[in-house]
Amino acid sequence: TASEWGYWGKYGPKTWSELCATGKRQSPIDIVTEDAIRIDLGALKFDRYDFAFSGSLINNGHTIQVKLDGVPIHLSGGSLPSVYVLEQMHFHWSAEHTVDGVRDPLELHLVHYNNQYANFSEATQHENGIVVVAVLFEFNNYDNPDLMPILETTKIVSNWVGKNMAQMRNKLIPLLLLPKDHTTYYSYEGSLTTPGCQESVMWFVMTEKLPISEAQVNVFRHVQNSNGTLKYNYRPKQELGNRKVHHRLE
Ligand code: B30
Ligand code: ZN
Repeated sequence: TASEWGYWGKYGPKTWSELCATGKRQSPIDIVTEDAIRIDLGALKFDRYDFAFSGSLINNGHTIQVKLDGVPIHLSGGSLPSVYVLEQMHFHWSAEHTVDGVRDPLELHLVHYNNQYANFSEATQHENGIVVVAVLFEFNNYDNPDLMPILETTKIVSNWVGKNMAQMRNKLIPLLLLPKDHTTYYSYEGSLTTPGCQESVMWFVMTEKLPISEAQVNVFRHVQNSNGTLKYNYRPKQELGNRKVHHRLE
């Protein structure tokens, strides 16, 4: 977890080249909506996302990450080759994916691995091993009530000295962190956005955005790590190259 990389200065993304895969499918990217190929890839099926889970929330020094306890949650459909198991969710402030050049204040990543593989780590070694569902949050004048349990718990683990993990009891309903229209998305083949940047990820960026207030984003912006305040934690955009972005329409 504690490693020699960060988001600015002498450990910033420009210095990740020795830590990262360097192929032709790196993430994140700017999604150019006009260039997206509109096809029906099928709806994503979110199984058990509506249950209320317990779990643990961790400040690992580069993000706020949530791991759920109990029964596995499954993602399938959307022309996925197999069933994917939810491993963890975490946040980037500001967003990593931009849409037509616009960078939103927050992006949630729901990280899943292909259940053909033994675990997350093994799945990152395979090109269809990982699926990340990304949800963009845009500024609104009102607090988003669905983020409150996570934000209140984030405050408990914000200081690097002291607790870096806290339990959440029956408060985590993943479906509430997805837009109402959870079947319309942009999809492309990419990578993990942190070192080693393995090129194993099918990305699904939800088209509909969720609201967040400035005060709520500020809770994330006050998270600390061993170097001080983690003001932001997004990787800059990577080259699209030959890749195509698909846009799922019903
Ligand atoms: S992302 O969704 O592309 N941003 C990992 C998972 C999802 C993404 C990026 C990375 C991941 O699990 N990486 C390997 C493990 N990490 C773990 C961690 O939990 O905290 C390793 C690491 O440092 O290098 Cu710290
Ligand atoms: Zn992420």
